[in-house]
Amino acid sequence: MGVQTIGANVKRLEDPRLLRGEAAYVDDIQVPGLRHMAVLRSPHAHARVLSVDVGAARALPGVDDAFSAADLGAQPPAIPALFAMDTFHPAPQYPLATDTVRFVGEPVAVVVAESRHVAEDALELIEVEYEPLEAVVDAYAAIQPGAPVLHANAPDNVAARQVYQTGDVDAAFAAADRVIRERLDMQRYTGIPMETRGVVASRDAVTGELTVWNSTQWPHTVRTILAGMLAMPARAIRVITPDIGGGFGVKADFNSEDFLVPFAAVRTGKPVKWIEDRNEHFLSIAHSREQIHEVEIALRDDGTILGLRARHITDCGAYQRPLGVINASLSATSLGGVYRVPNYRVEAVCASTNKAPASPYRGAGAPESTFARERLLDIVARELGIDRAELRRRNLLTPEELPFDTGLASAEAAVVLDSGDFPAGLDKALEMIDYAGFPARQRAARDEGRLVGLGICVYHQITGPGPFEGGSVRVDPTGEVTVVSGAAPMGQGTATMLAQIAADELQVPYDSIKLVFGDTGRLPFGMGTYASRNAVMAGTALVLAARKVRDKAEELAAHLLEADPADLVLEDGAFSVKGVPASSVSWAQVAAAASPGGSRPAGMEPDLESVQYFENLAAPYSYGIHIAEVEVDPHTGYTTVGRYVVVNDAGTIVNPRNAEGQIVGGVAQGLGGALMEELVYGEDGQPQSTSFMDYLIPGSLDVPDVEIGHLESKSPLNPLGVKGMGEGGAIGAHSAVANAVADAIEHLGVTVTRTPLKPAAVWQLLRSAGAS
Ligand code: SMO
Repeated sequence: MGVQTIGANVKRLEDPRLLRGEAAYVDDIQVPGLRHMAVLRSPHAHARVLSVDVGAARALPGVDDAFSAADLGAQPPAIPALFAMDTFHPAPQYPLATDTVRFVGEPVAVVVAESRHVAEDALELIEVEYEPLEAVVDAYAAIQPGAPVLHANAPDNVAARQVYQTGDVDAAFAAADRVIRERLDMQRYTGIPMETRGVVASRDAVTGELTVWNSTQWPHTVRTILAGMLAMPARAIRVITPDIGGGFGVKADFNSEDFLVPFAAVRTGKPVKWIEDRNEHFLSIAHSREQIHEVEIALRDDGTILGLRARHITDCGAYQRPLGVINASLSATSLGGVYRVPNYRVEAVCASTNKAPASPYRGAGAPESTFARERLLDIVARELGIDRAELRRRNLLTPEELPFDTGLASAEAAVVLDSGDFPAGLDKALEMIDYAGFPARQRAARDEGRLVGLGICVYHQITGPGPFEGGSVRVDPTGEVTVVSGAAPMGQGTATMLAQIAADELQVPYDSIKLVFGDTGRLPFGMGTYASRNAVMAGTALVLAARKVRDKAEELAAHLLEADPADLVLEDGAFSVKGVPASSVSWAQVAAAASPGGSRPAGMEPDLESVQYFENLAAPYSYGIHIAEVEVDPHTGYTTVGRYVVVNDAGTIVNPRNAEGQIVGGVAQGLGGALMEELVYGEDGQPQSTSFMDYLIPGSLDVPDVEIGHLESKSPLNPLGVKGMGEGGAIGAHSAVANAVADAIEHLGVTVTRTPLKPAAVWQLLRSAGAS
């Protein structure tokens, strides 16, 4: 093969448009006669809805329509759940509350008007009679007897439950030298994309086709759900994702507005737009991460892990939307990490509370279980008097043990660790941070009254799950290559990455390829962008399609050159006879011959395009080692992150610059989770983090330079050898930073068992130890 761009640091194709302000986000979509929607939301965490009167709102000049659940039909359509558990009591959200509201921010009614201002004014004219009910806000409290009940079908507020197990965990605990237990809590936080959610919908009066522009990570799934809820055939709905300004998983959901805007467009016969404001974002975007882990570990005295036994209580909020149980399932099946854990039982409990519904955010369950395990391992190391790196090394699976079937299966896939060298990754990271020299650094700092700590985290994650992704490759008679992918990228450089993959297969310049994403009108089936799947799934679909096109082109070229296909080489965008470079045909010439009416071998069908679907249920596992060094101010509890090292293994790296950008961005979000970000609710269920005044995210000054090393253990599960890498940074960083803070202060006699480690929380710990 000639030129290879996979692995090269080529420039991002996306950037010129983005940097020049030429991107088109959903708010940039212009449709003549556009109307604007505003949403009336519940001010109560839990209340009966006795009546909703939209009459006065409808009468306001400039208002086209106002409606509530009563207008959605006798049997309003519910937002469907796509995954379940062994025990599952559906708690579906209706696009507008019917007889009860269960979280502050739940949509109750909408207005469609000539402008957003008029629509918002009209909201104030809607009269709703509520009868407040007692709210339950804490997941642990929610599942105790006597707690207020959210849904009649689950009087214990357990919406879903499943036990994931392998081996004989009780026997392992009975035989253990040591058993260590801890309760470890992760807070509610979420992805904060720069671009909030937004939807525009327009129905063509002539054809009846409904076009929906949605800032979503999975346009095909939005189409499928909409078709069901609107009772329209899927072929009559076209969902398009324009440029997306960040998604992070929170745009792989289906919220009320995803239905309400298209519904309003159909109902009014006018195009309708709704753009989420930041306050709405904090109230009702998919919240995530909030889990209580009651974990127990059985060990030999030498630190060998014999078993893990745990209960993970996931705070799922008030309803189960499409991915409501995924975080719980993924966390319950990933607590063991890439360690040898022969006996395992984790009970996943999905608790309903009067808070916004939960759904995945970057890492989807893995940050949670990683925190529970990696924090616990540090606590174990301290109690057993074993160095924490050595404890990990003793229990990490070795390359000889791979592929390793854990015997577990999440709602997404069987948990089989396909490839890697975990001990080598750990050693490389330890070397990069100079772990051997750290005790001296820490001693020297303590001698000066400074609190410094180092934290290690070994994370792993399912990436690129199936069942499939689609892609097409076509070559036009002009020679231009167009790629259509089922991916719906949101700023991570996917166009560049996929162009590199197609360029290598077709031997054309990567920047000559035209890419089309996120349009159900251009590709009949697709899954979208989430779960670090673009390279694995969309990339492989393109490899399959490009190879089909290349094979056909080669046959055609042989026909045109009157040569044997076996004697042809493809180089510099042209097929030529080996050793006779003058005898060649370009992609354009081949594509022209492929066109209807062109010169083709007898029986060959016209056109040069292939649509392929990569179907695969076996998902590769990425992993990495994060090590942070921090300093905690003993007077304020404020943490500064100093050095930060990541060794990551995502198999083949397609574009190193993109890969590093993904890691650094993820580290920023994980650091935010460890130290700052929290969606706080009062005991009455009132959200207290509803603007950037109350929800702190890291700025550039908070994020250290990230020193990155790669391992490239190729995955055997796809032809590129790739594993996903979009989420790993966020998974590893939360725990590495939390462990580093713990290391800085635990010698004082405290134990870190929860995040975020905001200054006030750390200061309380220091104070409880008499150190501040
Ligand atoms: S949390 Mo993600 O977009 O699977």
